[in-house]
Amino acid sequence: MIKNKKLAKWVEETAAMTSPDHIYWCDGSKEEYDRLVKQMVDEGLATPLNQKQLPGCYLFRSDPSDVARIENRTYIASRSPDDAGPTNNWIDPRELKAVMKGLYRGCMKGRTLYVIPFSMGPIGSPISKIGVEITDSPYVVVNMHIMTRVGSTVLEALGEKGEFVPCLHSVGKPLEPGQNDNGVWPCAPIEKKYISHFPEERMIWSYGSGYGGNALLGKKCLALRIASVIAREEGWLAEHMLILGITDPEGQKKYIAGAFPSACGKTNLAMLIPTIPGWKVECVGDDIAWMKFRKDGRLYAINPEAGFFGVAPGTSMQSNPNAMNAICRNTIYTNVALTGDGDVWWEGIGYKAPGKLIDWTGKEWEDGKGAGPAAHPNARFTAPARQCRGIDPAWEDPAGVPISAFLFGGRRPSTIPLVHQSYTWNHGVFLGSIVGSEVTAAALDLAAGTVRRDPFAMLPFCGYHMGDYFKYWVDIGKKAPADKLPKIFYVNWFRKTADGKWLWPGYGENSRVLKWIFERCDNKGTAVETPIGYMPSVDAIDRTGLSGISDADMEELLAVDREGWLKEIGLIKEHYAKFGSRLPKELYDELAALEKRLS
Ligand code: TSX
Ligand code: MN
Repeated sequence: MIKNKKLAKWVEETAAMTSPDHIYWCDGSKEEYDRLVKQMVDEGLATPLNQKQLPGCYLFRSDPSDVARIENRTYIASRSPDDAGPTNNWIDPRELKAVMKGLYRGCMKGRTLYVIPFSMGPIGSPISKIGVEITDSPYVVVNMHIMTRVGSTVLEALGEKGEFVPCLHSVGKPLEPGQNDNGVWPCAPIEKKYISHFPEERMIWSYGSGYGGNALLGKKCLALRIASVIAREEGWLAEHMLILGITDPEGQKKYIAGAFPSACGKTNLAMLIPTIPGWKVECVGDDIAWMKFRKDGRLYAINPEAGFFGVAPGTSMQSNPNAMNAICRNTIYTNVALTGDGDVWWEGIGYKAPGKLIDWTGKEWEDGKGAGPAAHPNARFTAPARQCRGIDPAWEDPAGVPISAFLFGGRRPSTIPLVHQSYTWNHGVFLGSIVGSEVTAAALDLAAGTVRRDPFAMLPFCGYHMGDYFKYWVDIGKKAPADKLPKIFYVNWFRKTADGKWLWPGYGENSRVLKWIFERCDNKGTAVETPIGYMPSVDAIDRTGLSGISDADMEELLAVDREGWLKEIGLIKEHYAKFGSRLPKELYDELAALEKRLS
């Protein structure tokens, strides 16, 4: 019997609305996982991969209309539109509920309603939160098994009166009696897809998509959009950040958290293998950080997730050997290509396609002959974090790890130097607020060469007004003495020469930049005061053993491009104007101070 009355009632009411054939409470066991995978294999929804090379690995192919998060179908349904702000899709909660209840009515006919009690963060940690996802997708259940802590122990932790975030999900494809999915990924057409957040009720309703962040509701929906709202109310931080531990040759260790927009290699950085001898980097998390102040005045972070839901294309032994190792067992692959011998392949895996493949749409594919890529560009792996060789020993510590530095970064071929450090907390908040990446030709909505701003890499993930979010970051700086707060840095691995060549080797060589950051956290490491912040002198970045980077290259990487920055200031003003009167005065002050230092 279920002890939590609120949960029992919600499941009962949801079942009455959605009319499933069965109700099943997930226990989180391996037996349950294996049984659901087998069921999906039998139904033709999953393909077992070569169990000799890839034990416990399975391939799923989604519907071509259901391959990524869909921001234009993602809603923040707060009472007032001003609480969602100009960068979220606002919708009236009553109107939205009426529409979605219409969609949910009978939507689980012919299916099983799965109840997934899950914990974001180690069960029992004072920073963790409990959610319960109701879904009609066994694919969601097995992914949640990997990405969160699922099952009976969560129900025990919840107890009779415990709080949880209700997360309702349906693929939106009821079955007729006797009908089954017939091997076709179930979902609803795009105009019926909704990813809805009710921040005031702390509730999530998702309909019509079975993919990623639209369906695994613990991740972007709970751990970022809803948690960002809760965090502001409760005085902590829910951020779109990786967490890594870095140890120097003397054995001193620090933890760093970093926010980067998509396609900047956040997972690669989280799992980085340093090239400088004696240094070690370990991974706590690659996507989300929940952080709370402790009595010592420092911020402690946990990774609320238990797995990696990573983009496969581009992942290789060169870009991320730790990930490549972690994903060769007990891994769910979605929308990658299949080789003749039951192996996986994707663009950027580091070697040529071994003969004919089956592409992500299920069709035969041959290098040079296919119209499109073999793997979908947003193809994913879902892998348990504990399988990562470089996982940090403290990654599940319920107390969290103390954060010494925040990194912000983006893809900026010009203007932004390899690394600079903020003068103050508010100057660092300013740096977070101007995060952005240059748009490549692939994105059709903006001209190539323009910067797409993604402040704190939170634009699609903040559950409230982004101007208020900036203000909250300013306020966080008043909660502890400056010497206890993390120091704030802006990094840019993506500088190019005038003729379009990469200036910085990136990847493991980024450890040279992390070393300077590490030293700065101890107020060591030479730093020059420049108009944009503290910067390393050319020889303050350790280049021993690094060939091919000349003094002139370093000068270029570490120059203050006054002209470029003056242009940047114009762009920042345009960016800030979007937030109107809710943009905190402190950030306008930082902008004015920067402008003054540059002139
Ligand atoms: O992840 C990346 N990082 C961070 C690694 C810890 N990428 C890949 C981005 C797409 C996800 C990078 N790409 C990085 C980087 O630091 N730097 C670059 C750009 C670059 C690409 C190739 C080379 C050098 C720089 N060199 C050669 O290909 C030989
Ligand atoms: Mn992310």
